[in-house]
Amino acid sequence: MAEEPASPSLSSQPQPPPSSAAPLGSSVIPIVNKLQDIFAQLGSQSMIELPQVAVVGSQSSGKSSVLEALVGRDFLPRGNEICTRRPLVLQLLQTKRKGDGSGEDEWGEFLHLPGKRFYDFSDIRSEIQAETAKEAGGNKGVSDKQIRLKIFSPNVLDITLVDLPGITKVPVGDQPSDIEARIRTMIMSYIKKPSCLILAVTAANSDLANSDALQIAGNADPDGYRTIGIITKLDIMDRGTDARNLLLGKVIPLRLGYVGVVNRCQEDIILNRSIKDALAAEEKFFRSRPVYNGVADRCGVPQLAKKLNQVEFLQHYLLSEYLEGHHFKLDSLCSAFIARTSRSPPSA
Ligand SMILES: Nc1nc2c(ncn2[C@@H]2O[C@H](COP(=O)(O)OP(=O)(O)OP(=O)(O)O)[C@@H](O)[C@H]2O)c(=O)[nH]1
Ligand SMILES: [Mg+2]
Repeated sequence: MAEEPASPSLSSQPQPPPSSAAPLGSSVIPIVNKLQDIFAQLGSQSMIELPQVAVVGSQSSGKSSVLEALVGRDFLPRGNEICTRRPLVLQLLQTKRKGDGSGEDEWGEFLHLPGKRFYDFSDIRSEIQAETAKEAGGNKGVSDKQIRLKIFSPNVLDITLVDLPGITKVPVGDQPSDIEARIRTMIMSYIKKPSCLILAVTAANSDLANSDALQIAGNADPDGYRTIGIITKLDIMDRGTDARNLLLGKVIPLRLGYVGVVNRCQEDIILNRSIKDALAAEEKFFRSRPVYNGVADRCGVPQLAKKLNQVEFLQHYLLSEYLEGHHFKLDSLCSAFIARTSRSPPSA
C-alpha cells in the first residue's frame, strides 16, 4: 500500500470545508427531502433504508479517489498499488451546524473504537490503514471484514457510501491463488442489493470493453437501472484520444449514462494537493478542452454529485424489491411520487 503523508490542510483544528468541497451533501439533500415528503404524505411510520452507493472496478482505477472527491474531505487510503483491502462502510450523518466557530462540528467515529472522535481527517486515514493491516496483514492481503466509519458533519446528509477493494487478477504478496474470485464475491455481496447504487469505475486509459466494473455491475444490475459509469483518468489518456464517445455511451451504452472525472494523480497525493485545488484543476481541464464542450453535463465530480440526485435512480429505488419486501403499497407510493415530481422538477 502506498503511504501518504498527513494532509497539512487538515490539522487537529479542523477548518470548515471550502464551499466546493461538499458537492454530495449539497445536491443529494433534495432526494432525502423528497423521500421524506412522500412518506409523510402516505402517513407511513416505517423507516426505510436510504440508498447505499458502492464503488466497483479494477484495482487502482480511482474508486477511493472518486468517493473522497464526492465527500469533499481527504481521509481514504489511495495509491498506485492495492490500497483498499477491506470494505469500508462509510455512513454520512448530517449534524446541526454549531456556528460557534469552534470548528468541532465535523468528525469521524469508527465502530471498532466506540466513543473516540477523530477531528483530524488524516488520523482517520491512518486508523483505516492500521485497522486494515490488523485484519488483512501488511503484505497486500485482502479481507472481507468491514471497517465501519461514521462521519458526522453539517455538510453531508444521511447516506451510506461503500469503498470496496478493486478487482485484481494475479495474486501478489499474501494473496491466495483465488484472489480474483474472492474479491468478486465480496463485491457482489454489496451490489446485488436493490437499494445499492453502483458507481462502476473504469480508467480512461484502459479499454472500456475490458472493464471489470461494467462486467460485474452488469451481473448485479443487468437492466442498468442503478449503475452509473464513471470514467477516471481522462487527463492521462493517450495523446490524440479523448473520452467523448465513451461519455456519450456510444461505445457501451448505459441506461443512467457516464460521468468523466479527473482526480488527483499520485504526484498530487505525494504533494498533498487539496481536494479544493483538485476540483478547480478538474474544472479547468474540461474548460480548456473543446472536445468536452458539448458534454459538460457528463464531466466532473460536481456533475456526478448532481447525477446522484437524478430521478431515475430515485424512481428505481422506490420501486425496488426492497420496498416491496417491506410491504409498502407501491401503487400509492408511485402516485404520490409522480404527483410530487410533476409539481417540482428534479433539481439535478
Ligand atoms: N492522473 C490521474 N490519476 C488518478 C486519477 N484517479 C485516480 N488516480 C490515481 O490512481 C491511483 C489509484 O487511485 P485510488 O483512488 O487509490 O484507486 P482505487 O481504485 O481505490 O484503488 P484500489 O483500492 O487499490 O483498488 C492513485 O495513484 C491516484 O492518484 C485521475 O483521474 N487521474
Ligand atoms: Mg481504493
